[in-house]
Amino acid sequence: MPTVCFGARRSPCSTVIASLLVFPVLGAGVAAQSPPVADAGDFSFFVTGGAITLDASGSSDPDAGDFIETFEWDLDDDGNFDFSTTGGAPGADPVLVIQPNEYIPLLGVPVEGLVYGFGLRATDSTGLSDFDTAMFVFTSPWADLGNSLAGTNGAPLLVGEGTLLADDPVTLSLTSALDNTTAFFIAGLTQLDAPFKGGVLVPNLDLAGFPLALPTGPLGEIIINSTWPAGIPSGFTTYYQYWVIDPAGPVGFSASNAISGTTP
Ligand SMILES: [Ca+2]
Ligand SMILES: [Ca+2]
Repeated sequence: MPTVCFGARRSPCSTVIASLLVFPVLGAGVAAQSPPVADAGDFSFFVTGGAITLDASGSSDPDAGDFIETFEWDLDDDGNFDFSTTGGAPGADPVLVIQPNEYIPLLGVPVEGLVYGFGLRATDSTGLSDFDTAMFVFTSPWADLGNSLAGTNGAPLLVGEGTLLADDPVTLSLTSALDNTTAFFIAGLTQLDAPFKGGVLVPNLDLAGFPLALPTGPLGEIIINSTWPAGIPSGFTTYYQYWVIDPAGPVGFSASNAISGTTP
C-alpha cells in the first residue's frame, strides 16, 4: 500500500491519511439540504363570480425524506401571504379552493380578461423556500353562440350580464330589434341548433313557459332584469335567443344571436 504524506513532516504519516479519509465520510452524513421546487401550475381560467382553485401539486422537493411543509399564496401581490396550507410528512395539501367572498376583499370584483398573477411560496421541512407565480384570467359566465338573422335594424343583439351566482342580479338585453313588434323570447336547457325560418334556432324548446311573446316597444329593445335562482348546480348551462316578427327577415322573422350562461 503506497504511503502519501502530502509533505507532512509529522510522524506517523498514517495519522494524516486517516484524517483525510474521515472528512468525506462526515461530509456525506451532513449533506446540504436543497430547497423545494415551487410550481404554481399552468395558465388557468376561472369564471367570474366562481371559486378559484390554487393548485401547487406540481411542486416537489429533491431531498430524500424531505417534503414541502407549507404552501403560501399571495393573491394581491403585496408581499403578504393571504392563504396557506401546512402539514407534516408527506407534506402540506397543495390544492386550495378560494371562494369569492375570500378573494374579492383582496382583488376587488375580478375584471374579465385581465391577467392576474398569484405568488406561491413553497417551504420545505428545513425552512428552505422557492417561489413561483400562477397566471389567472377571469372569464364571463356568458358565451355568444352567434346565429343572428338580420332584420330591419340589422342583426338584433342579445347580451347577458350577471355572475349567475345564486340570488345575484341578471340582465338580458335585446337591442337593434324592429320597434313596436313582437319578439319571442326562447330559453332552453339544451342546444338545438335547428334550421328555422331562414336562420338557426339555437335553444331547445324544452323549458316550460317559453317561447314568451314580448313587445319590443318604440326603441326595438327588451331589457329583462331578474335574479338568478338559487339551487342551480355549478356548470349548468342555459341557452337564450329572440325571434322577432320583422318583414325584412327572409321568412318574416329576424333573430338575435344566441347566448348561453353557465353557472360558476
Ligand atoms: Ca429540501
Ligand atoms: Ca397578499
